[in-house]
Amino acid sequence: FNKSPAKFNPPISATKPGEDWMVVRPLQRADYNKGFLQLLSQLTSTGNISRKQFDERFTQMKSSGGYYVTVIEDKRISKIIGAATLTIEQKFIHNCSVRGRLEDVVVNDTYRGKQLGKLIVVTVSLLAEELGCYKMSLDCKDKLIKFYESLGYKLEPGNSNAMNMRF
Ligand code: 16G
Repeated sequence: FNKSPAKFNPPISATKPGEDWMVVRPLQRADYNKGFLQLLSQLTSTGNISRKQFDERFTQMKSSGGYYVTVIEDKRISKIIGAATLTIEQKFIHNCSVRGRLEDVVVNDTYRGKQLGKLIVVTVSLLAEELGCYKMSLDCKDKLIKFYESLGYKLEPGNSNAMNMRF
């Protein structure tokens, strides 16, 4: 993850996130009690997830592979303050390549100005590259287009309109 620290000013990376009270790491089971789901609820509806449901989903994600749920913890208060997920899709195209998807990016809004969004997105994007993804994709709200563009994501007009069918 030290590949492009120059993108940050001052330079920060997953191993040196800029503050010694902060750590960037994979999601752990104990994060259920560190506010992980409360953080996700700043992004969208999470419902009321029990410890058992959380554990089962965690186990499923680990055993199926291809889920890299990444978090930032404030170690001073044992709270999860940022999260982003990389999911990997197996493909036949591009010589049996894999595609990455950036999902569920959220940063606690009381930690503004610390470049945490940038830190977690760059970390997960580098992970996608390291894992051999031929591309990394995301859906976002209009107001976040500029943010993702600043980190190297591009709109591909005519080629990648996001469409949904809600159930
Ligand atoms: C955003 C998220 C997506 C998340 C969705 C939830 C990023 C880059 N995009 O599109 O990952 O799943 O919001 O919204 O974080 P929904 O509840 O309307 O599906």
